Amino acid sequence: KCHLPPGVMLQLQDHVDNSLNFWTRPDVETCTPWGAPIMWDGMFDPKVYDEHHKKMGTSVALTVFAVGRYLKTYLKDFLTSAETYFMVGLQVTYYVFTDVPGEVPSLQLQAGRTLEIIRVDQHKRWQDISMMRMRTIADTIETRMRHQHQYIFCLDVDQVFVGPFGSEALGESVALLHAYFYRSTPGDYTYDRNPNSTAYMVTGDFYYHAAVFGGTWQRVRNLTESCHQGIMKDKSNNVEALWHDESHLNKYFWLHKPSKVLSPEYCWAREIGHNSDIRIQRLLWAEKHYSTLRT
Ligand code: 2GW
Ligand code: MN
Repeated sequence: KCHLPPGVMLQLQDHVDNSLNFWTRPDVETCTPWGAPIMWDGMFDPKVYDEHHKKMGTSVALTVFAVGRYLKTYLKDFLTSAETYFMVGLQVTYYVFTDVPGEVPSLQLQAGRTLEIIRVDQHKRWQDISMMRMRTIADTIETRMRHQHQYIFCLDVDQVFVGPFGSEALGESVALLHAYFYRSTPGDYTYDRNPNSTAYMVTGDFYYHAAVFGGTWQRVRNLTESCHQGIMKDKSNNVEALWHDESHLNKYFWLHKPSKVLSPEYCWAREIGHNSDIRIQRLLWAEKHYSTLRT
């Protein structure tokens, strides 16, 4: 269902998005108020997207951080499942950022897919491990990724692919609806409400989940650089946004609207239970082991 305000047109950045059918899912919102598509199962034919991107020779970088105990706990299942479901048939390079390169599992990758390991420091505070990803991604786009890939996708490692996560997810600037909030209203969103933080916001469009974001390298570089600057400004003022990098990401997407939004089918949480509008699960939150991991 796509009800645009009068005068607003659909903003389809890529001609392949003209094949989207916004009316196959009357049960959910299929476009944003600024005309970006919200990708729900049934709206697209994955083959049309794959053909387009194969013809274009699209190459995708997938960044993932596995620092400290997260390496042994999550990385192998993340990568193995990505080989089965993430952009199958396209050129994909995994960029694994870790403090212990020697312990990255060796995997047999599909044709056209490669893996690069980049060493990073392990920060003492987990909040810093999470937030420093913004800076590291921005730097690596500048030094390496922009020469090889049109698109960059940045994912949390504590998740597992369980269904196709295909090239329909590619776009200029891509954000993901948080599974816990996609049916809520702005008053319930957990934005940063501290006026002293650069991530402060009163209202917004949606609550986006920082576990998945992406876009062209230009747009992702701009996003990660902006978020990093906000994080550093906050540090100099001795404040930290409520949900760390995720708060900054929400502020960024409020000021710079994404050109494509992914439904929570692209990152579902089993513990929410059955919601009839979730017709397919593509990526799932892995089980959390907070007591052992957040110490
Ligand atoms: C993070 C929290 C507590 C203890 C450890 C870590 C940790 C995170 C770590 O020891 N090693 C590590 O590599 N990380 C990376 O940071 C890893 O890629 C992980 O997926 C990511 C974010 O941490 P995570 O997944 O534990 O946080 P969530 O699932 O609660 O994530 C949301 O909120 C975060 C900010 O608090 C981020 O914005 C994240 O993108 C959101 O999904
Ligand atoms: Mn996570």
